[in-house]
Amino acid sequence: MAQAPSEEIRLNQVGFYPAAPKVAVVVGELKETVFHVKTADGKKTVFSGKLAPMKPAEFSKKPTRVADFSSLRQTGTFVLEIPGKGTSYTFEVKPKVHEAVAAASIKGFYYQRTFSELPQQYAGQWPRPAGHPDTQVLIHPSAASPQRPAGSVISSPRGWYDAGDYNKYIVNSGITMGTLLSGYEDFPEYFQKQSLNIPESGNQVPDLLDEVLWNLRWMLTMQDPQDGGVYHKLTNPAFDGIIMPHQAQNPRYVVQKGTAASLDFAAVMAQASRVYGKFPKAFPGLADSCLTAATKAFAWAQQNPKVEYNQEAINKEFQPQISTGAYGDKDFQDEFIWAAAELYLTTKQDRYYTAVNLFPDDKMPLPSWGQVRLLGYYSLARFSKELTPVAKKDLPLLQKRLVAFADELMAGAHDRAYRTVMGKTERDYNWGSSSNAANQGIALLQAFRITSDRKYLHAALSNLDYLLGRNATGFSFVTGYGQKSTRHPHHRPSMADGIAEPVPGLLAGGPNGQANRQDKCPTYTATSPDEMYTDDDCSYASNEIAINWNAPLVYLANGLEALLQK
Ligand code: 9MR
Repeated sequence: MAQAPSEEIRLNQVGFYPAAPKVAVVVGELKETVFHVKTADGKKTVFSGKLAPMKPAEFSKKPTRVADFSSLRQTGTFVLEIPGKGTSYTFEVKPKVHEAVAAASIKGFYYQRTFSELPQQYAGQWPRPAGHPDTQVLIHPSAASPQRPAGSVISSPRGWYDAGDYNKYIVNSGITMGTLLSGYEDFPEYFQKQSLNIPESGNQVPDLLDEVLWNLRWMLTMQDPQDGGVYHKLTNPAFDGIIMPHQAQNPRYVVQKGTAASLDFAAVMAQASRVYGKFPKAFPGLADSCLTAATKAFAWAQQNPKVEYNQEAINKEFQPQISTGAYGDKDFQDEFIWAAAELYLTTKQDRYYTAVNLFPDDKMPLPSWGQVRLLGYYSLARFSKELTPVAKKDLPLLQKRLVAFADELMAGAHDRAYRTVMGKTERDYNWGSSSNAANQGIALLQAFRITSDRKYLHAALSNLDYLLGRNATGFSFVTGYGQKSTRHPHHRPSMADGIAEPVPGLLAGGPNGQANRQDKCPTYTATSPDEMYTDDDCSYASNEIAINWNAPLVYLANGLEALLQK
């Protein structure tokens, strides 16, 4: 009988492009220094090489060695064999090797749809009845206005569930949508050809944009038509239990409007206006509606530049108390930058470019839900050829900073134990660390777009390898992809549906140095931040899924497919 694969051999369990780097890492003491790549049946050796000398992993200090088989060009299904350790999980070498996981990462959003039933025709093994129609949503007292007093009702249907919970948050939708729309703007021909088997497939519009529209239509309903401000979130007072969407019947509220929500909304609507404006027949009037919504939201934020969503303060004043995700940002400088950049690019009006200081300092902060400055920079760089003179003069500086940021991310990656860009410092391993790996990958692809230097492509690929298994946990963090992938995400439908396999295409949060203290799951065994992950559904701090983590995976996996293929 074949031996079980060795958990100590860590590699991208999906596979490798014939013409791109191929690396595996072996953890633990080892005398032997050779490795072999063999056909999956173990019968034929297609490549042999020497392991790099042993070195301690940065955080756990465990000994590691690297197997580099980049020069293997043969296609097929293989295992890596290391005498004294055993064999790895199987992987493929072939063109378009990430095509399926890339598509699945978008399909993951379909599974997050509120309002709609998911029939078996599209949902395969995971059909479910419609949940959370949100056609009768209450105005929370914190959101009351003369036209919409507390307790009055609005309709705010569609959208995606944020994560493992069933609420809908504008701030987190903001970065998610911006990332997905940017993926489309950067790789339009690639997405035009992709089919995801969703209800809208075949309507001449890329499936990615059909899926994104599901959430866009919800977002539009979150704007107060009276003044243009945007409600921070649509939520239950408290998280639902571990039940299926249709079983969750608690009342839902929209809460206080805020500056972050309004600016994120403005940025998304401005970008959406540009993108959907390319499909006027399919979506008549949509681009105009989005742009109007964007300008109104931006104007509201200019008049209300410091309205924080402070859940504690709100709970002191109003009932019912709200205890769901806060996404409480206090600093709006980056949201102003992002919104102004998108409005400028869509309208070509210099007044948006000059409305805020786009370069207040030389910082290049990695994107996350509370930090969206670079989304604006990426968009400005994307349209480098279409800038008006006022923006054109900043372009060299902007491009220089984007490339320098990528260089900084890459520095030392080749010498790290796992040879990934991810893991430079302990800070990479926070709540939702997988999104750091993916967002670093996006930053590297921006540098590739500017320089055409393939070293950035390969560096970005190292982080996709990280997400699919070449990491200190040995897990592929994408459900359904990889023999040892996340099986028990903190995701209500996956927990409550009675189906063994988790809903596929979802990215787990990943190792989080604080996770054991935050969710107090009993199953952690790790002692270092890069290993602080448990594939247990109690682990909302390391094993939840979230739309703002899946979105950069969509960009990275699909972008690499578009750019590398071979
Ligand atoms: O992604 C969020 C992370 O940065 C925060 O540290 C964490 C705790 O506040 O919340 C995360 O977001 C969660 C949100 O509040 C509610 N839905 C699930 C999100 C993912 O865990």
